[in-house]
Amino acid sequence: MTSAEIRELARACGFELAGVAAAGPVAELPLYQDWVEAGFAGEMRYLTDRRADVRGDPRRLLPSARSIICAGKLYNSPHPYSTQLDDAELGWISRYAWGGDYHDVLRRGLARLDGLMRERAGAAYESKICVDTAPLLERSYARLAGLGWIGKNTCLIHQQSGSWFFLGELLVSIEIAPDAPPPDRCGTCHRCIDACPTAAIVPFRGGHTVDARLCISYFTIELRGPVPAERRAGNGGHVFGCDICQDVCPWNRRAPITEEPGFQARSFAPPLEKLAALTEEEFRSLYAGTPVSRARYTGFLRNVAIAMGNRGLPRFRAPLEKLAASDDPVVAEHARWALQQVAPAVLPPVRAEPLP
Ligand code: B12
Ligand code: SF4
Ligand code: SF4
Repeated sequence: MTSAEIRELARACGFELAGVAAAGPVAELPLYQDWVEAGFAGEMRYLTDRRADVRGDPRRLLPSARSIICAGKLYNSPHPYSTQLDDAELGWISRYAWGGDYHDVLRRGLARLDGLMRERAGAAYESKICVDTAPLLERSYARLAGLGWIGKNTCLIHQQSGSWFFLGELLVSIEIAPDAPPPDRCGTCHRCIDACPTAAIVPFRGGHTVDARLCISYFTIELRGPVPAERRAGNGGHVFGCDICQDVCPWNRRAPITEEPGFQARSFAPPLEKLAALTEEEFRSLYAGTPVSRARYTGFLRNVAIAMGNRGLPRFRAPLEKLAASDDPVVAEHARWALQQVAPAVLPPVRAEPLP
């Protein structure tokens, strides 16, 4: 089987991008190890515990693996970018989380691809599906498989498709001639670095990386417990994830829109007051089956409180006072912090009594 044949099968399974990489260690593995050692992973233990070593070689995930089929699936939708929206009443949920959970969608697509490949291969082989959560350096393999270059914002960028796509992999025990990585097309551009509100894109080993401990995406999705007080202002109006370093990327100016029904936007830039008033049941029914559920109810309310504090509208006082009375100590503390940022409600002017 050739990678061109696999690309054709992958397209039939809903993947706009596909390619093949060899299933061995990648030359830039030390970059990952240095990144972890520098502390850039913050509290994401799944990146630093024993699973960190598994990342060294995909054969630790499937010992018989010879090739990795890397697949990319677009998720862009026809709504404005966060950088085009300036409404203090609204919270920002990042583009990738507007529709259904991509893990399920990609997994189903890769299982179909596996089935089609088995029919074509005519002989038995072993395989393993990975989507996001497996200890695999997804961007490195996808680059080697020709799906794009790694931009200064660290996202994988495809010349025609931009960077609004997810990655998934099929590890297979058959040898397939690998594709070649494309050239880096960032050139002298540094828009993402300039636009990042928290200066999270930092120079690293002659290139750039994201220090997760400064990244809004990390604070709003991955970090459990309190957000350090000195970092809260940087979150702006973001309540789940961040798109800024991709919004400003010139390669996303004409990014294609997904045709996947599962990724159609269910909720887009919701009013913060509505989010602050959600009960746990309402949160569950609104975000069940979407990536937002990863934040969990209390983590989400914590993010909403920070966003309200940063937006600073006096009408947020009442909903924040309710959150400040929450049983959850983290939500309550973030709401108290937010109340200190919100301008006091405008009082009616006091009429001076005439002096006797
Ligand atoms: C941890 C993680 C995060 C962390 C850390 C981000 C980061 N930059 O590492 C946080 C929570 C901040 C995050 C945020 C986001 N994430 Co994330 N995340 C991951 C995860 C689980 C691991 C990434 C990792 O290993 N990071 C450690 C660093 C060291 O790895 P790295 O940057 O990839 O660097 C390696 C290579 O890229 C390579 N490399 C780096 N620079 C260079 C340069 C050259 C020249 C070469 C040759 C190689 C090279 O070397 C490194 C070692 O292999 C992956 C899934 C996975 N299993 O890989 C998804 C993943 C990277 N995330 C993804 C997405 C969509 C996002 C967000 C857009 C979500 C959002 N809107 O909020 C943001 C984007 C923020 C950003 N600018 O990166 C997608 C990216 C798709 C794409 N087109 O690139 C992935 C692949 C998930 C998926 N399966 O689709 N994420
Ligand atoms: S996701 Fe946001 S905070 Fe993180 S690096 Fe990109 S612009 Fe900066
Ligand atoms: S904004 Fe510029 S530097 Fe950043 S990833 Fe895009 S092309 Fe590269």
